[in-house]
Amino acid sequence: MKVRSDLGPDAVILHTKKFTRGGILGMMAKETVEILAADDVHIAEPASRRPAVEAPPEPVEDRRIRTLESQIQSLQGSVERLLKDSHPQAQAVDPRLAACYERLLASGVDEPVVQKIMAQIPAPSGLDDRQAETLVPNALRGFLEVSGPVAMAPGLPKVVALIGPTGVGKTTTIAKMSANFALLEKKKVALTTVDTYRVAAVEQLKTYGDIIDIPIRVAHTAKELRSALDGFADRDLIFIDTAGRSQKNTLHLSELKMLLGGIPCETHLVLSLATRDRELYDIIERFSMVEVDRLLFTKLDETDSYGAVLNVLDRRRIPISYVTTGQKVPEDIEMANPDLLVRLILGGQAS
Ligand SMILES: Nc1nc2c(ncn2[C@@H]2O[C@H](COP(=O)(O)OP(=O)(O)OP(=O)(O)O)[C@@H](O)[C@H]2O)c(=O)[nH]1
Ligand SMILES: [Mg+2]
Repeated sequence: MKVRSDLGPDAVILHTKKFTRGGILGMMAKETVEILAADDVHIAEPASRRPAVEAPPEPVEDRRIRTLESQIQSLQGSVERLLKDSHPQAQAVDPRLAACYERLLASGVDEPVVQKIMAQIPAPSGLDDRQAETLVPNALRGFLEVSGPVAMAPGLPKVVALIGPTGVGKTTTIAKMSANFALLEKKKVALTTVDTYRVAAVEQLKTYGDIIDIPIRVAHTAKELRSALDGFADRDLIFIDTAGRSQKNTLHLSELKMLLGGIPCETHLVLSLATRDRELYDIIERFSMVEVDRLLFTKLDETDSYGAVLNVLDRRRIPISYVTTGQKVPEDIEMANPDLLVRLILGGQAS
């Protein structure tokens, strides 16, 4: 107050010092305060804080990198904030896994399924970034279920029937599998078809049979099918092609069940990934009245949302046998392999 009254309202205290004055042996001393104050002060930077030698100017490249780094950091922050806002569940996810969480959603995996997969991942504390990156692919591999190739036993023909909706690629897939087993693996393969509703359907399979040079028989009834199979008793592998059926037509599905019911065969339900998810669920639900042993996904080349594979598996845990990736016979088919599926689901390309 005294400084202000002496020097005005802009006065600044620069220094204060307390000391005692007078007294004997420290007793009866008087405490005194010394104040150094000034008005209109210009405070210069202390000499010690100034670099002794001017630093050379930062190279342009370094400056640009630093700017980019800070921009990336701020973008990362924004993405994390956005992720938390749009997917509150992602808040629980370690930030290093958050990008995978987003990628799974972008790949069409339903959010409850993503959460289920993420819940399998142990808390990644104590791991370095590289180890953390392998956690999601590993969890996906654990979630996927594949059957391996069609297994044949010597002495008894293996019978494989492909069933599914119309136009999903059953006949083309049988042609691909037959060609691979007959020509590459030198197996004795035969074809049968119960798709006698369209002349073109029988012709289509006969054409493939002729090209691959394997025999084919046509069956109109369950009895004819059984005798066709008996006629191929010397074969390693027999495929049964069936007519495409709408999952909505219960009568047709019952017919299919009756045709295949008495036959010891492995049924592969063929599902096109170009089908909407809701319809896929309906198909798998209704086709389950026929016993389904394997899932076979086609037309992976026609989509980039492979997440449906996980959504389907979450509803029905049936192993996947093969996937097809185009129209070319015989090359556009692969055995279902977790590494390939994980790569596709986390953002790859099928062809
Ligand atoms: N892009 C693509 N097309 C495919 C694939 N597999 C089959 N197709 C095509 O899908 C169409 C139908 O194939 P089919 O094999 O006749 O299908 P299907 O299930 O036997 O059909 P129906 O017997 O009528 O029920 C054909 O044009 C095939 O070339 C695939 O993996 N990718
Ligand atoms: Mg067909």
